[in-house]
Amino acid sequence: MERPGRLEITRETLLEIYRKMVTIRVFEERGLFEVTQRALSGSVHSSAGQEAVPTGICAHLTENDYLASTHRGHGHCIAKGVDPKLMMAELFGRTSGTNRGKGGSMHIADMSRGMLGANGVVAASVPLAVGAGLSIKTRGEDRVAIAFFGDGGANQGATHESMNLASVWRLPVIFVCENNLYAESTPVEYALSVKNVADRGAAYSMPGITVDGMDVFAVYDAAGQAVGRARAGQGPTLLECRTYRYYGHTVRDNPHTYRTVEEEQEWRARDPIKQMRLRVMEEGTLSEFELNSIDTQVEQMMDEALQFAESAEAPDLSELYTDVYVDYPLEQLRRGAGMPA
Ligand SMILES: Cc1ncc(C[n+]2csc(CCOP(=O)(O)OP(=O)(O)O)c2C)c(N)n1
Ligand SMILES: [Mg+2]
Repeated sequence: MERPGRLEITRETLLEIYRKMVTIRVFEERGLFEVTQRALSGSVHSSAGQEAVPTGICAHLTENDYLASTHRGHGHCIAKGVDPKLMMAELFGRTSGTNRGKGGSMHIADMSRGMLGANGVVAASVPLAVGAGLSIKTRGEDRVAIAFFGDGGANQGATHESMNLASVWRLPVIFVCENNLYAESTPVEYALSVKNVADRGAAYSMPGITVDGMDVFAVYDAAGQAVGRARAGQGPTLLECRTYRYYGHTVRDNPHTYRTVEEEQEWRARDPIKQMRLRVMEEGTLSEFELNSIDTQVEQMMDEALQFAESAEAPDLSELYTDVYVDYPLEQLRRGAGMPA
C-alpha cells in the first residue's frame, strides 16, 4: 500500500475531519438502532468503520464540487455537508427530510451541497460523476466530481466505460473505490480479476493508488494529490481505499455467516476514529479535551436530529406523484422529438 508524503493540514481541517467522522459513526449507530427498533421501512446500509474515506476525501472539496454516492451513502452525505437532521428525517420517511420523506436512506440527495444522490443501483454513481465531470469541463468551471463505489461496483460494466471516457476526455473526476472486502456476502478475492482495484487504473491511463482506508491521513494525502491533478486539468485518478464495514450488509444481514469474528476484531482494532485520536494527541495538534467536547456536541446534535425526525409528518397520500416526475411541458418534448402536436 502506498503511503504518500504527508500533506500540510490545518488545525481547523483536523477538527472538521474529526467532527465529521464522529458524526458519521453516531448517525450510523443511532440510526441503525432506531430503524431496527421502530421497524422503519426501507433498507439501511451502515458505513460505520469506513468513516476515514469520505472525510479524508471531502476535506479537499467545497460545496461547488460534486459527489455521486452509493447505497451505503450516509457517510458521503455527512462528509459533503448535508445536514444530519434532514438525513435522519429522511430515514424516518418524514416530510422534513432531504427528499421530503420519499427517498429514504438509499436516495438522499442535496443539490445545494453538490450531493448528487445516494443510489440503489450498484455503480450508477460512476457514470453520474462522469456526466458531472463532462459538464464541468464543457463549461470551463473550477470544480471536481467524485464517484464513490464499492469493490462489487468496481466489476460493473458501467464503471469501466465511465473510467475509459473520463480518461479519453481528461475529465476532473476522482474514482474512489471503497474496498470493504465484501459485496454483500461475496469476498473481494472471489470476484476481482486483479489483486487491487487500483491496478485497473493502468488500463485507462490514469494513476491507480491503493491506500489504507482506516487511516484518515493516508486518505487525505492521496485525495489531495488526486483532487489537485483534477483541478489542474490533468484528468482522473482511481483511488482505492481498503476499509471495513463493522455491521452487516444491511440492517437485516448477519455477517457472521460469511466472515469471522477474528477478522472483525482485527479491523476494529484499527478503528479510524481511535487511530486519529491517538495520532493528534501524540503530535499535540488536538487535545483530549477538544476531542471529547466534540464527542459530546455530536451526541447532543443527534438527540436533536432524532427529535426533529420524529416531530414531522409522513407525506400525505395526495403527494404521491409530486417531486417524482419533472414538470416538463409535453408540447416542448413532442416538438424536440419532431412529433406532431
Ligand atoms: C445493478 C445492481 N446489481 C445488484 C444489486 C444488488 N446489490 C445491492 S448492494 C450489492 C453489493 C455491492 O457491493 P459493493 O459494491 O462492494 O458495496 P458495499 O455494499 O460493500 O458497500 C448488490 C449486489 C443492485 N442494487 N444493483
Ligand atoms: Mg464492498
